[in-house]
Amino acid sequence: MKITFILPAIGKKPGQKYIGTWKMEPLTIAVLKALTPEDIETELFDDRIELINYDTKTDLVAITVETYTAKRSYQIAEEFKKRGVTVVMGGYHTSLIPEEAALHADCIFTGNAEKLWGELLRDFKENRLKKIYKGGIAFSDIPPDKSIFTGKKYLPISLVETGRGCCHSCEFCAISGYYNCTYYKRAQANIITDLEKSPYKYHFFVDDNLMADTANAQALFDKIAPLKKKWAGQGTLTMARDPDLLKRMKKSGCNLILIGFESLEEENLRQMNKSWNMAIGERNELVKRIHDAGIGIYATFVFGYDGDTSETFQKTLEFAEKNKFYTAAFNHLLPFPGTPLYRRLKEEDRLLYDKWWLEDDYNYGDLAFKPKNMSPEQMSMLCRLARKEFSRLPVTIGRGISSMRQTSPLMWALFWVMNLRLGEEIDEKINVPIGRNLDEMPK
Ligand code: B12
Ligand code: SF4
Repeated sequence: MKITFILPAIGKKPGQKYIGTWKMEPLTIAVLKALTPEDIETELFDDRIELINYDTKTDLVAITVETYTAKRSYQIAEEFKKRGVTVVMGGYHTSLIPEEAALHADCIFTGNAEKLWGELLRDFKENRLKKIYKGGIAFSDIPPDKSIFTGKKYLPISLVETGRGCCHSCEFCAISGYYNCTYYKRAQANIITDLEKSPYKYHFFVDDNLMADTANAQALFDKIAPLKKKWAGQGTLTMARDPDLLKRMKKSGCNLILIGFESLEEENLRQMNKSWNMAIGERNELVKRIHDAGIGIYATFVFGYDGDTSETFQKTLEFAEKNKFYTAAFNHLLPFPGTPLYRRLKEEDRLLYDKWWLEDDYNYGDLAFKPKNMSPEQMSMLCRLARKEFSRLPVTIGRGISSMRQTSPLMWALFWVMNLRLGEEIDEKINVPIGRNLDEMPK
């Protein structure tokens, strides 16, 4: 028996190969591969970096589906189904909106794969595949099997999980719905094994909130320190209230931390249910403490809440430039299905499309709802201008000089690689037609 795993791309412009920062190894596939019995042959097509061979001889196609990749996943499924191959879909989008995915797959899998993937494969072999498997939340002691990446040219950085979910419930977040506003920690011995097995020096901890359980994080940092690895992850600004935690993070190899500032407006933070992130009067001090600890900050901001006006963009840019962040993202709000944000905007009759992710004319960078104080087009343009402004050469040089003090020599070199291409990369991403690969010629 053979399984073909597929990681779909969000879409591609004509002649475009792939988007640089999105070229990370897909940990999801390595986890699925590890859970697959050894006597089953496997292959992977990563639609972001290679063409899919729809005529490959295979028995089962397994697609991991995110909202941005849903439309593309359905097209890929169609091609394989035409050839008589059974298709199973799993992942965030499938779990958040199973009734839609079920229209396009022979079988759908919701939740984590660890508990029921083996059962699904047995059922398939015995010709009694069910229409739906509900995996719930689960971990396994089996380490991800990255041998399936052999020959693929990913960035030289290894993705590692330390837990799943998050204790908070930000209105726009797909993770909080998927994991029911709860954080699940992974056994630390397994995390250490992953790091020890990794051939790379640099690691990205994929948890959406590494600080969801501070005591657990602290204990983990102490265990990681002797491995002499380097890592980046996603934390919170409020973690900087604990200087000892910052020291341990740095000692364990942390070079860069992504912080979702989201908004500088109190009204917005309240509306998104993220008041705990406000840090009124101490924001600059907390940023300084993180920098002083030798950790760079990847700052992310989201625009589209009701308190946003064109002045908000200016204020945010000034804040980002003044604090000389290692890098930053200025994203527009996007209503992911299954989130409280989606439900609220629908009730307020502000969605531009019921399902933006399936719309023919929806491109990356477009808004999918009506903001309160400006047009969707104006907000999309202001986000793009903010990114461009932040990546202007004089601003980048200023940030680069500061980053030299904040982080290690290697991360400083990476700063230039990342930031000098930032403007170009924004252009590559903007207007990618969601769900369309304009170069693909299915055989
Ligand atoms: C690493 C990461 C990236 C990396 C690499 C992406 C990749 N596909 O490998 C980069 C930086 C490139 C990236 C980019 C983006 N990302 Co991202 N990313 C993540 C992150 C942090 C980790 C993914 C991961 O490896 N998880 C660990 C694996 C093991 O867990 P898993 O994927 O959930 O898989 C388990 C189950 O879901 C299930 N499962 C999943 N697929 C399948 C398939 C089958 C057949 C079965 C049986 C089971 C199954 O079993 C697995 C094991 O239990 C997640 C958040 C998170 N913590 O998961 C966001 C996340 C997936 N990203 C998200 C988004 C929005 C994006 C961007 C659109 C951001 C942007 N605005 O540009 C882009 C889109 C790029 C693209 N898809 O082409 C959202 C998706 C939300 C949604 N509703 O779809 C997430 C959930 C973040 C969030 N908090 O909302 N991302
Ligand atoms: S803190 Fe981050 S991961 Fe947690 S619910 Fe909010 S946005 Fe989602």
